[in-house]
Amino acid sequence: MNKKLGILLIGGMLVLAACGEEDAQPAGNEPVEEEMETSEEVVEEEVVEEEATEEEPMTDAAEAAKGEASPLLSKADMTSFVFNEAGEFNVYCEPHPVMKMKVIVEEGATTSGDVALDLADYAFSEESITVAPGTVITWTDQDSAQHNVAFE
Ligand SMILES: [Cu+2]
Repeated sequence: MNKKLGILLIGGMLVLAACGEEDAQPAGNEPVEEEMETSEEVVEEEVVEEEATEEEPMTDAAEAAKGEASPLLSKADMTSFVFNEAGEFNVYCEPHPVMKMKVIVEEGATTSGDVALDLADYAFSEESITVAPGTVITWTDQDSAQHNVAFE
């Protein structure tokens, strides 16, 4: 019985180690060794594992950089880029180069985390947006026309 618990706990700790403990401060990390024999610990471990998997989609976004471009998007398709480097990014749509916007990445900007923008009516939904480093912007094509997100 305790052996099974131990395996669960080790599994949970490996997941945490793989995701980097600095970013997330999961509840129940500390008392793990003291309370190994209680069944409550199993419940806490499950919560920790859920938190760990929630972080994974952030790594799916390609990094925004000059010359990068998403595939062509059809209606309701999405594409995401992560903006890690401070600076200005000129964004345009390759099939319609008149469609443009600017992403300004600035330390301390109030907008961060996950940001959703649209490609609608042959335009970007924002002309300009200022975000903190590490922000992930996801664009959704709302038109029947195909658009994409490209970096000058
Ligand atoms: Cu377009």
